[in-house]
Parts: sequence; structure tokens; C-alpha cells
Amino acid sequence: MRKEILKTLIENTDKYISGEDISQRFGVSRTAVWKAIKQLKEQGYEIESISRKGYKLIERSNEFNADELGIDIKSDHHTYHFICKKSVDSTSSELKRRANDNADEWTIVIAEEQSDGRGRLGRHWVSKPGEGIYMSLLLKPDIQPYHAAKITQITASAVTLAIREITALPALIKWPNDIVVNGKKVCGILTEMTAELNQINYVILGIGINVNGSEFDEEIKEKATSLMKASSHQIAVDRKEILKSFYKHFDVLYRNFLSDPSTQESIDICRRYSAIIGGNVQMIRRGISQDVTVIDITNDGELLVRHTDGSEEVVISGEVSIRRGDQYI
Ligand code: BT5
Repeated sequence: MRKEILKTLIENTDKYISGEDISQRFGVSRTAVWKAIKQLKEQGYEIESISRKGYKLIERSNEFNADELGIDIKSDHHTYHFICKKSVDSTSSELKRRANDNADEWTIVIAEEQSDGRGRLGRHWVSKPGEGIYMSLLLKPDIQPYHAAKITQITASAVTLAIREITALPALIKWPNDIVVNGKKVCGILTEMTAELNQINYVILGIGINVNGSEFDEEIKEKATSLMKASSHQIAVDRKEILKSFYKHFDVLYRNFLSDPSTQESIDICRRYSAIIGGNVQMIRRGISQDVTVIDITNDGELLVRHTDGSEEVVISGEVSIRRGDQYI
């Protein structure tokens, strides 16, 4: 009911809609309408109410709102189940708890802040309130587990396309799970999976994007940036627009992948927008650093590198970090 009223207000921002109109349209009492409007205001929506004229949406809430995301982000193929939280330990941990409790595929947990945001190998993900997108998505793909690494590449592709579309920033992909702008990290992806030998139970895709942060903690100051900070005009970027664009691209890439897991579509995007192909980098594995030249990303989404002795190696994602000189990339 609140969602329907919000939808009506969003569709009619050019005029006032009377409480009478809304109550008739949805067959509810005027008091119920008034209560729903009050709740929306509490959620941060600026709604003007003028007696004898009615209600008008002046400004949407800055915060993520499950009803609004459900109105704006849709797919012809599945239903998204958005869950928006003010604060959570980690959206991926929260979603894992829900997945173990049988949550539906395409459940999405988004938080304004995380107290214990996670990166790979137990690393920390800095998640300041309101400055970024901290989101986890539950997938239950009917594919062989060895194809799952490609889901990270699909996600990286969709994030990159979304950043380029909404901000026109030159986002690049630092295989396997980072998106960088001007050599600094704006996004990290954490793919976690539970699987049997031949079957995936579920995949949790965790995505962290620095959207509007301007100050970064000492530990990441040198390597991190945000979309706002990286852009020349320094104007805040609409997190919801990034999200909408991400799901538009992800939906297409992921669906094509499910119908043909050997598809090269997202691998080609990762190649086209790679931050490291052709470059000399350090590959750090279990604390050991090696100088390598990056030759290509393989058709399966692995990294093909050449060592200084001329030998070539295919590296799988997971335990590898890439650096260039003393820079992040
Ligand atoms: C990642 O790991 O890059 C994956 C990060 C995934 C975060 C999302 S947020 C939503 C979901 N819920 C979670 O709990 N996690 C996911 P990794 O490649 O291991 O990189 C981690 C490293 O990136 C850290 O050790 C820092 O050096 C750096 N880092 C931490 N926070 C950062 C930030 N906000 N921006 C840029 N770099 C950061």
C-alpha cells in the first residue's frame, strides 16, 4: 500500500494528488493514506501537503528504500527482493544468514553502512555511512561450479559499464575483482559460493562502490578514490542511478551467460576495459611477489601471465593481488 502510494507520487511529480483520490484509487481510508504519507516522510521523502489540493512529492529520499528500488529496478525475467538497512555488520554476512534460511534468489541486501564490511581473505572493506553502495545479491545458478568464477567478471563488467554510463569516468577493471578510476580503487567485488561437487547451492555477490566519499582512512588513502572525487566537477553522484544502470547491464550479461556459460561477452568487456593487460606488474601470491607481464584474460576468465624467464602461466582468481611499482595500479 505504501509502495503503491509512493509509485503514484513518483509518477505525478508535476501535480498535487488529493487524499480522496488516493484513498479511492486504492480502496483505503483517508487515515490510512495519511499514515502512509507520514511513514514516507519519516523515511526521508519530502512530500508537500496542502489542504484542498493534496500531496506532491518534492524530493526523493537520499537513502536507499526497498519500495522505491522495487519501483525503479525491474527485470522481465525475475523479481528483485530488495532489503534496505541503515546499518549491518556486512551485507554479505546478512545475506548468507538469509540464504541459509531459504531466501529467494535475487534477494538483495543494501546497507547505508557496514560495521564489518569484508574483502577477500578476511580483509576489511571500509564502508562509511551514506557514501557508497554496499550491496549483496543472492544467485542460485544452475551451472557447473567451475563456471562460477565468470560471475565475478560479469559483475565487474556491469559495474564498469554502469560507472561509464552514469559518470563518463574512464573506469577500468583490475582483474579479478577491482574497478579502478585513474589508478585508484572505486569498487571491490567479493564472490562467495557454497557448492557440492557438481552443483552450486548459492552464490553471494558482494559489491562495494565508493560513490561520494571525499576523505579516506589512512590505511586506504593512497589506493582508494570515489566517483565524486575522481570527477573533475566534484558533484555528488546519484547512487540510485548507478544501481539502476548496474542491474540493467548485469541482467543482460548474466542471462546470456546462463543460456551459454562459455559466452565471451563479459570476458570481452573485461579485456576491453582491462587496467593491466599488456602491462608489467607484480603478482603477489601467498606473500610472495613476482614480476610478470599480463598477456590476456583467458576465455574462462583466468589471467594469462608471462614470467621473467619467458614461461607462461594461467592464474586463477582468489588468492592473487596485482600491484604496479609502489602504486596500487
Ligand atoms: C575486495 O576485496 O575488494 C572486495 C570488497 C567487497 C566489499 C563488499 S561491500 C558489500 C559486501 N559486503 C561485504 O562485507 N563485502 C562486500 P579485496 O580485493 O580483498 O580488497 C580489500 C582491500 O581493499 C583492503 O585490504 C583495503 O586495502 C582496500 N579497501 C578497503 N576498503 C576500501 C574502500 N572503501 N575503497 C577502496 N579500497 C578499499
